[in-house]
Parts: sequence; C-alpha cells; structure tokens
Amino acid sequence: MAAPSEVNGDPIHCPAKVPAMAYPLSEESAEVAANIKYHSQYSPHFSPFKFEPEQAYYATAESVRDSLIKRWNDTYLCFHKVDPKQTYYLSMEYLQGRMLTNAIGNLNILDVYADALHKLGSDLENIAEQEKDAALGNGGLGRLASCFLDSMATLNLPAWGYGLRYRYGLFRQRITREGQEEVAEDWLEKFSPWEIVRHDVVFPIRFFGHVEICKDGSRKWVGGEVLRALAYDVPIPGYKTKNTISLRLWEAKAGSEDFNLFQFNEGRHESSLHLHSKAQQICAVLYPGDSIESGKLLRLKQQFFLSSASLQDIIYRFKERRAGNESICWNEFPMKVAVQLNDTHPTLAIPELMRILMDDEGLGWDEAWDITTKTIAYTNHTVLPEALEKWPQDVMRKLLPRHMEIIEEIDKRFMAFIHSSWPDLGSGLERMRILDSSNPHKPVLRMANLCVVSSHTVNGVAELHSEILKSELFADYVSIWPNKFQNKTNGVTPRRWIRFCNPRLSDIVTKWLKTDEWITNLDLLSGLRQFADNKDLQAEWASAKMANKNRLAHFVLQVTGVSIDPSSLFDIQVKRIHEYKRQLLNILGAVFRYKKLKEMSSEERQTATPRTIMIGGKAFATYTNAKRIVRLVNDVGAIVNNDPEVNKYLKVVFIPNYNVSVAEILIPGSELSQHISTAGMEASGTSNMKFALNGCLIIGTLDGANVEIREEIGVENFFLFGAKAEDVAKLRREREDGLFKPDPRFEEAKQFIRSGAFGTYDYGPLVDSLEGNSGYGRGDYFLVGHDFPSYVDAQARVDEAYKDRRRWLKMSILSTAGCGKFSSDRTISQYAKEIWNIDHCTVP
Ligand code: 26V
Repeated sequence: MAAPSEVNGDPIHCPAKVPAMAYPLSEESAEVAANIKYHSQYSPHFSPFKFEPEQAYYATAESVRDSLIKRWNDTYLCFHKVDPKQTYYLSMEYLQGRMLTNAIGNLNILDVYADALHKLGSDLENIAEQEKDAALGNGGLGRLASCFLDSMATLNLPAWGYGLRYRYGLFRQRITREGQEEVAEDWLEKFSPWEIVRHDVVFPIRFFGHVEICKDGSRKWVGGEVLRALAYDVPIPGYKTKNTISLRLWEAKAGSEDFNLFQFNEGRHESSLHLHSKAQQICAVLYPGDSIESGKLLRLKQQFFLSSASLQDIIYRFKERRAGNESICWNEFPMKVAVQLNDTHPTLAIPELMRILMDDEGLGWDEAWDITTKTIAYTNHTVLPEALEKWPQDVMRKLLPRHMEIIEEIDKRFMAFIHSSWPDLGSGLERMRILDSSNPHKPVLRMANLCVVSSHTVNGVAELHSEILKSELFADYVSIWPNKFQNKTNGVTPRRWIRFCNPRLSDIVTKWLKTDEWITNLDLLSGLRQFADNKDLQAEWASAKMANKNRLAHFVLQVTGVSIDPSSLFDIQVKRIHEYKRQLLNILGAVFRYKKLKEMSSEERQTATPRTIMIGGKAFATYTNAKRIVRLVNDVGAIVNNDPEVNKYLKVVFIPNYNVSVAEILIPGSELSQHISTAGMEASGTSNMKFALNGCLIIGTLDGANVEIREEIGVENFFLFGAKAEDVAKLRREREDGLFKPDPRFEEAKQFIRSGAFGTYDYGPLVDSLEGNSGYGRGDYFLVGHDFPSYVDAQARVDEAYKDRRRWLKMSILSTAGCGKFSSDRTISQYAKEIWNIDHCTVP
C-alpha cells in the first residue's frame, strides 16, 4: 500500500506544491520549477517519489538540456543553410569537468534556476556537486580542447569537436599510506544527461585485412574486421549567444549480425560475442597501458577509430550540403573544411583522408594530396622525447595495410622532392623522414614528421615553445617551409575560470570596471590597473580572497582531515606529476623550510611568514618516480603537520584526486602558485594563466607561457628564478663533466630526507635521481640542483612581499589586470583568422 502523499504525486522530499509540467524552455522560475519536477517524475531512471540531491541534479540537468537541444538544432540548421567553412577539432582528450553550472552560466539562467530549485526546497550549489566530472583527458592538452570549444561557441564560429567516448576516463586517485592508488572512474555509472545518442549517425571502421589491386590499377582495402562508430553529441553552449556547437564523441559497437546466435546456443559464449568484446575494448579506457604490445595496438586502434569516424562524418556532411549538385567538386573541400590535429594522436586522419579521396572517390594522388595538405593543420604540445609518438612499422602494416602504403608513398615523394629541390641537405634528410629505419630490428614511423610534411600549418602553444620547435625539433623543415610554422599562445575560458568559479572576484571586477563586458573581452581587465593602489578596491579584493580561502580550507579539511589556517599564505602547485614539472623542487624547498624552522628559537619563528603548501596531481600508473614523489609529499605532510613546534608556521598537504572541479575550488583560494618546470620543457602551461587571472602571484621559471604572463603583468609582479632555456644544454654538460658545485642548502635538504626524518620508506633512489647527469632519465637531467638556491632565494622574497599586505594586494590586482591576453577567445580568434580561415556564423 502506497502512502497517500506518494499517490498524489507530491514527492516526499519535494515540499513545495509545484505541479509537474513540461514547460520546456521557459524563463519563469515557477515554470522552470514545474519543468524540473516534470523531469524528476517522468524520468525513466529514478523512482518518481524522491527528490533527493541526486535526482534533483538529473532532473535539473535534463531541464537545462531541453534548452540546449533546441539551440543545438537551430545552430546545426543555420550552419547547414549558410554552409560556411567549418573547423573540426580532432582530439583524443577532452577535460570537460562539470557541465551543469557551466551551461546555466553560459545560458545566463542562473538566477531563474537557483530560484526554481529554491521553490522545490533544493539548492543549486548543493545539487551541482552531484555531477561527476567528465574526465576524458589527462591534463593540459585535454582541458585546452574543452576551453577551445567554449570559445568557439561563444565567438559564434562554425566549429565542432570530435573525440572518443571512453567508458572509463582518467582514474580516480586514492591516497593511502603507500601513496597513490588508481581506481577506475565510472563516469557513466548511472548515465550522462549531457549526451544525445545519434542512432542515425553510424560509420563502419575497418581494421586489419589486406589491399586488393583492381583491374584499373586502383586499390581497395578489404577484409579484416569491421566495427561501427556510433555518435554521441554533447551540446556546447556559447556564453550569451544562441550558438550551441557539438562535441561529437564516438563509441565503438559491433552489429547485431556480428553476434553468432548459433555459436552462443552451442555454449561457445565467448567466441559468439568475439567482435562485441573487441568493440568494447576500443573505448574502454583513456590511455590503455602501452608497455606491452597489445596495449600499443589498442591505442593505435583508438587513434584510427577517432580519425576515420570523424573524417567519414565530415565528408558525409560535405556531400550532404552539396546534394543535388551533379558532381562533387572536391577542390571545394578545403574551402569548406579545416581539420585541426590536437597533437599527433589523430595523425591517421592524414592517410585516411588520402585513402577516402583516392580509393572511394576515385581522385588521383596529386589531387588528393593537394586537398589533404590544404585541409589539415597540426598543433604540437610537447618537446619531451617520450611523448613524441613513434609507431612500429610492422604494427601499422598489420593493422592498417592501406594506410601504411600511403604513408610510405608520402615519405617516398617527400624524399624525391627534397632531393630535387635541396640536394645539399645532408644528414638533415634522414632526420626529416617519416620512416625511421635506423634500427633495422625496430623500424618506426615518426608521427610528428608525418604531420609536418602533410599539414599546411604547424603551431606551437607559447612563444618560447614555438621558437624551440623552429630552432630544434623541426629546425630541418624551417629551411624548406619557413612560412609553415606559427605560434598560437594558449588561453583559458574566462567563463569557467573566473566568472563561474570565482563569482566574488568577478562581481568586484564588474563593479570597478562598471561593465561585465570583460567576460567576453578580457583585455578590458587592464582597466583595473588604475585602481591597483586604491584602498577600497584592495579591501574588497582581500575580503573576496579570504572568503575563497575559507571555502578552500573547509574543502581541505573534508578531503584530507588536515586543518589549515586561512590566514597563512596559501601556496599551491597542481598539475600532472612529472619530473620535468619539478614537484621535487617544491617539496625539497618545503623540507628545507621545515628544517630551518626547527632550528629557530620560538622568538625567531614568530617572524616567519606562515605558509600552507598544497601539492596535487596524478602520476601516470607506471611512472615509478612520479609515484614516489606523491608518497614523499604525503610523508613530509604527516611529519610537519603533526609537529607542534612548527605547524603554526608550516603545513604541507597533498590534495587528492586533482581534477577540473577541484581546480575550481583551489584556484580562487590561492595566493601563490608554482610553475617551476625546467626552462624549455613546459610547452605552455595553462593553469599558470588561471591562477594569475584569479589574482594569484606566480613563482616560476622562464618557461612556456610564464614568459608571456610575466611580460603582461609586469616583471616586478612575478617571482622569477632558475636557469634560462638557452643555458640548459650547457648546464647539463657541466654537470655531466663533474663541474657542478652543489649549494650546501641543496645538500642539506637531500640529506634530511635521506636521514629517514619522513618515515621508513627508502627515498634513497628518489634522492639519487638528483645526483649527477648522464643523459635523459639518468641523474639530475631537470636541473633541480642548479635551480635550488635561486628557488630558495625567490621563496624568501615571497615571504617578505607577503608581510607587506598592501604591496601584495597591489601585485595581486595587477596580475588579474594583466591577463587579458590569456583568454582562449583571443587564441581561437587567431586560429580562426590565421590558420583556419573561417568566419563567424551567428544563429539569428
Ligand atoms: C604525455 C605523456 C604521456 C605518457 C607519459 C609521459 C608523458 C609526458 C608528457 C605528455 C605530454 C602530452 C602532451 C601534453 O599534454 N602537452 C601539454 O599541452 C598543454 C596544452 O597545450 C600545455 O599547456 C602543456 O605545457 C603541455 O605539457
């Protein structure tokens, strides 16, 4: 027997008497409330009798989705009618984070939804926290792709993203006594309200098989196994515009005809579902471990799956928009389509486009090549040797025999071109080749070289990085194609990274600038400079920061159990854990600080600037030294935080499971952030931009985008230290030749760790990695020893600056004021104009 209130349809936990009505797209809070209630009661996913935060979240999200779908359809129709040149951004990674608050913010319906939920006895902030992050990426490269989508939509650009719908995104990091533990993150455990499956958008994807030569000499790739790519669309709303673009994620499927019912009924259950299980593996995880052959093959399959499905879809749309024309004029293709490769991961789009144009559409090589090279552009995101993709030739030949033929032909023709036009190139020639057969036992394909040879434009992601690409990694090509190389300094979306994550500071900015236009024209922030000394602004600024610090302290207590003092200096380093990013330099500095505090008398200690050092980030599961670093930070924290003599002046906290949502709490509450990579190694960095935008000061090296941030905000507002990129090679040689004289403070900090002061774990091997240098991965290749003394000195300057509150606040305001350049709107406008040649297409 049901309770009467249930039968009457009034959910038990939904006190307000709001009738359940559909009212899609209303802007009245009562109607929005009715719409949310409608979704909660008619959702096939939950019992209609509850309105607890989880159900409330899903119902609210579905209600917002109604608006998005309408806008998405209008945008699609508009693009279809106008038929502008369109950009397709191909990326193996997207770090979308939570979508509800972002969508509500971009649609400018925050107040209405907050009010509607209030009517239902709920609270928007509270239910928004129910959403799991969509973490379909590792770090900067994936988050950049997501910021770019936000800017493309906001700028009304005809542009789409393509990616993979991984079942398990980046792992959840659990911290135990042993350090990091990886737990599978099932972001689709229930379902995602933000994706719309398109059962009508399906393409075949072939693997293995062989090449047949037809009578007319043309070639066809046949046989092997054929899976299907099924589209899921995630609508991406622009800020205060109707334009809503698409992030199309592909899922791998097998067809029902691939299920062998006969075998199944005979009891051969596994083999009857053979192809289904293969399909499931493709999108199972982001970055399958690739230390063994089968893992490598799976990663290559993923890359081809993304490239092939996206290109088939692009070509389908190109043809659809020409339906009715007698024949397709393929020369128009590059005038309608721009494809951007986010790093080398989707490089197979190059031979796949060639294959489709030649084998399916019947074009000749020259025509297909002309179209391909006019369509494709490539962004490089790293100079690290281990991240530059190389695929074994035998693996490629087996999995994609026709593509291997095409790549060999590209390589051959490129060689011939160089021989005829630049006969004196000498050893540069071998370095430029796509096929690298220098090791006859393991010939490989250099994917970056394939990209450079086949793209019309290659870009780096910060000025310094783009210069390094031209002078080192791609130097050989610059002499042949001096105009192919560009710089596009990264940016971040001001919507997510200040307006929505830091409403307090945003309101202050709007008040003092007397406009909120800065949200779409970030250069206007420079208008704050004139008030940097103003006492009233400084007071408001300080109070917003303190409120954000309180919120952060509360969060830290919740997730770590460590209580931190909001009046101490909040010093944060959050990013993937990697030796080149030098979290080890940070923790060595913390250890040194702890030792000095211990040596002080209690009177001396009282003059110290109290600090809370927070470090967070995930270590790649098989990266031993990175995992040791995570453990060391936790072990140092356990000692320091429990030392009653010192813990008023220093705390060290490891922030577990760093992701987009955690960043949204950390960044607004930060006062100092560390961007301390070895000069020349961080392509750009984008968290440096987010921190500076939120008025956080930076201690950093002259690396990546730090260089430009420092120029923009003023050198006096940046705590600089460390070697310059141009000196790094010489310093490494000196270290190798035994000419390096370590600073005694560096020796002292290392010795303190070796002494066992931080528990019983043997940190010997980790500390040993800072001794000597005999090449990449052997010894102190990242120059922690060289930069340690200047780092400690820079930290002492920070301590002094922090004591002068007014000076610090002024520097903080000037940081925000100088961040206009670092909007992804600026970056995307430059890509649109200087690489893609596309124009905006605004939905009326
Ligand atoms: C990938 C991997 C994967 C295997 C383990 C080692 C390793 C090391 C580095 C990488 C980097 C992949 C590319 C990447 O994420 N680059 C980042 O791109 C950001 C956006 O442009 C940029 O801000 C970061 O500086 C750059 O590291």
